[in-house]
Amino acid sequence: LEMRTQLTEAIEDEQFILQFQPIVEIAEQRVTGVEALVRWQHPTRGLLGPFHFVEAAEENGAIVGIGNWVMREALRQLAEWKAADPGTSLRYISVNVSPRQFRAADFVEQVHTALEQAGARPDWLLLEITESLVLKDAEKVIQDLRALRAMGVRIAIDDFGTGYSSLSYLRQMPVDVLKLDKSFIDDILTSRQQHALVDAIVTLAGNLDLTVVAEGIEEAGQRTALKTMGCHYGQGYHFAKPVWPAEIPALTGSAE
Ligand code: G
Ligand code: G
Ligand code: MN
Ligand code: NA
Repeated sequence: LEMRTQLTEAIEDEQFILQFQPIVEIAEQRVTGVEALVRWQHPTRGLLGPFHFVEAAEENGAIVGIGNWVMREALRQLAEWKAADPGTSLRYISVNVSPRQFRAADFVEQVHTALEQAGARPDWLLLEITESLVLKDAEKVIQDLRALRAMGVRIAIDDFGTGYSSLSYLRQMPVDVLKLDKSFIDDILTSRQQHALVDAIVTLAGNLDLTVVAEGIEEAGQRTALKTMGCHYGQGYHFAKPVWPAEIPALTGSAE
């Protein structure tokens, strides 16, 4: 079968599943959000990570249906966790949105419908977009980002620093969160230059009222260094790997 057909059938057959990786408030080590990460339970090839199908799905368009399913399922799951534990520290889910999915004419409507179906508040949802999305058709994209933020949905730039956007450019962008790419975090303990760069980004982001999430934290020392810089949120194997939904309640504490 053609890949596009396989992926479309996989949506219908409910072969996609989600893992979730905690996003942690660094000072308190409290889980305040989780990022949804899609996997494909392939009928013959077993469990496949995004590496095996997301790029193809982006090219053939199947990513639109997959991504909208991810958003609906992630919101449904968050609603379930919140209902089971009204005092949970979990405030939001973070969902990756591919450029093609974002550019679909009805994307803002899809978000609206997903929130409504799940009975979710707009601030339960953080949408992760890429720097490249914003650089093409900037006007249309910015208009839609404004519409989403007017609804109360928050926007993050994923893998920040790997693309071409500068901090001065970001000042004009309707976004709330920078997810600072792992490649910036990797060397903060070993390279004074890299440490200085991340320190400067965190300070500038703070002055622009942007929240920083440091990605790919693998060591306690990195966590401590980021905390000292004033970076409030982190994600990475040091805190938790992506896990199945049933494992999340044990990782999230109460809100107080
Ligand atoms: O944990 P991990 O191997 O899941 O993720 C690999 C890559 O796949 C990451 O870059 C991540 O952003 C991407 N990814 C994971 N889930 C989704 C999704 O639902 N939609 C899109 N577009 N990308 C995803
Ligand atoms: O591109 P995006 O940031 O959405 O990708 C998330 C990816 O990063 C997932 O594949 C996830 O499994 C991976 N990841 C998360 N934390 C760590 C980490 O601490 N180390 C490494 N190597 N990968 C991580
Ligand atoms: Mn991401
Ligand atoms: Na990232």
